[in-house]
Amino acid sequence: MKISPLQKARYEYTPKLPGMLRNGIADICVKEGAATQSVADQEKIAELFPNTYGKPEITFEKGKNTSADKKQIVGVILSGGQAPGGHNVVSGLYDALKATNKDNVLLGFKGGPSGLLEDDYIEMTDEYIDQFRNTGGFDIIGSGRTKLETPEQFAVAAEVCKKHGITAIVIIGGDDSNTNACTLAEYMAANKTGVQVIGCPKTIDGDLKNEDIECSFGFDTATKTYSELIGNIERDANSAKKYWHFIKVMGRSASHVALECALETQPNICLIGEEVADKKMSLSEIADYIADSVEKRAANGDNFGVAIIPEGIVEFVPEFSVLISEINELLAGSKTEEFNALPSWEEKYEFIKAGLTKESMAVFEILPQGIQQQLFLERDPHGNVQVSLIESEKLFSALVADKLAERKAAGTYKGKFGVQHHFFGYEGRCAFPSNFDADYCYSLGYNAFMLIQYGFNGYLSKVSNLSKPAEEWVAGGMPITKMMNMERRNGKDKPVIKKALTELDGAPFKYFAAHRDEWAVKTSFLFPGAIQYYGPSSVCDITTKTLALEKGEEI
Ligand code: FBP
Repeated sequence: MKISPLQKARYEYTPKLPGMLRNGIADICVKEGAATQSVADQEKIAELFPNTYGKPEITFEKGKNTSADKKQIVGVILSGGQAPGGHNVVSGLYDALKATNKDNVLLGFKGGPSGLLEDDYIEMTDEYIDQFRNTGGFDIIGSGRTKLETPEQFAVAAEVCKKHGITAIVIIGGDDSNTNACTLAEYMAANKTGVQVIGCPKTIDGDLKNEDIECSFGFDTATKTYSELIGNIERDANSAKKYWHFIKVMGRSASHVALECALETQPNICLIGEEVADKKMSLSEIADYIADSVEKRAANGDNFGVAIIPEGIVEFVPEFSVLISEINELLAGSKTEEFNALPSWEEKYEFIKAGLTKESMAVFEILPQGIQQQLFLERDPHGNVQVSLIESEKLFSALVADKLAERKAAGTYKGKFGVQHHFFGYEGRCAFPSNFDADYCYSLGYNAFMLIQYGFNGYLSKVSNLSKPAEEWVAGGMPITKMMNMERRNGKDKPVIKKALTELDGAPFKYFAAHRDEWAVKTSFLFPGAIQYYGPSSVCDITTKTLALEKGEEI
């Protein structure tokens, strides 16, 4: 098979492990920390997880390996959206497993959690793994979004484990997948199956983090990829001086990705969903905020600029989320068919008008027709509007154009407003992992095996002190129950991992807020360029500005 020169070079890259894991398997011992409790709802979580609650945090140290000498057959699953570095989690896991005992076996369940339920797997070998080291993607075994959450599914999973003699399952996933890993771990313990379950924190969205988990893997590479593209666009904008670029970036709900890209590229505008919700901003207020920047820049002769829009923004606009829930109600059950049967948009419009409240109809009316129609096109399996499919970059540029037309009529704005739209999402999810993600992921996988080897169940593989060189990283594990709280989901109270939204009193947002007024008017673009894999550590091994600021460092 023909491969690119970079792919060949990346096969040869040796990921860096935390110093404490570098002396070889025989010299890794465990230090137990204090018992833990969940972030909230302690009594309820303790009651729901009697076998896995309250366990201690652990750290690995240099010292004699005292783990039991037992053959391990481990199953691994990639769950949810792709994130750069997934292949390295699998290769780190494989290397630690084989270094411990060459008879140990790693089975990769194909296509996500459904692979475990359908007993669809491949056995990993050196030759197979070697084709995927340090590369992007999840194609080593594929991924999927099947949720592993019902007792019936757990029973099937336990059967499959029994059939193959599986001693542990590693689930590489985001907050939902690790919530499910936690419940599966409890099931395995309660039913005395002897199967351990270990999670690994994945998602480009960056919303699986807390005081223990400093970042999820993939965030570093994805944001660097988007920032490279945004920087290139900024250079283009600054060269041609004729367009405003509205750029939507992925990150389903939280605005971490948008914020990191803004810190990297210093655009004129970056919306932060959590702030919009906090200030209860309306669509019109947001459009005015952007139009102010366009107008001020135009007054300086700069009829160009860059605005970053987070993918999840519309859900944070209070009036828009009310509109969405009214539309969900309006089309519930058989009403979707009734609506779809109406032959023209005019008739559909009348149907909508008759079903929405006056307030929501007022919001609906200011949307461009293309966006109005998008709200009725794509439904998810539960019949809800798929908010992530809304082209919010087009929505906001259209609303800003309306505002500018009003200002032009009033004589306050005299500029030109030419617009280009972009959406950066899938471009970043399978990039070759940066050195940081290659090292971090390999360490997470290696560490996950050490947790298995030492008999832990219901733990998340944890590598911390990440803003420092890998030598100083700290490897260990954290009980997943520590991250759980009770939340209302589909009309029921459920134990789930608390999602980390952008904190408005956190250092990354504060830094952005302190600089954005200047960036809005003065061209302050930064051009981060492409991810560097080879060269000085000062350009190859730096992680995100978000992490640096969160760790109290200067950027
Ligand atoms: P995970 O939370 O599973 O990591 O996925 C994140 C994500 O990449 C979001 O940023 C995006 O909204 C979504 O997946 C897209 O999902 P899909 O791949 O199903 O189109």
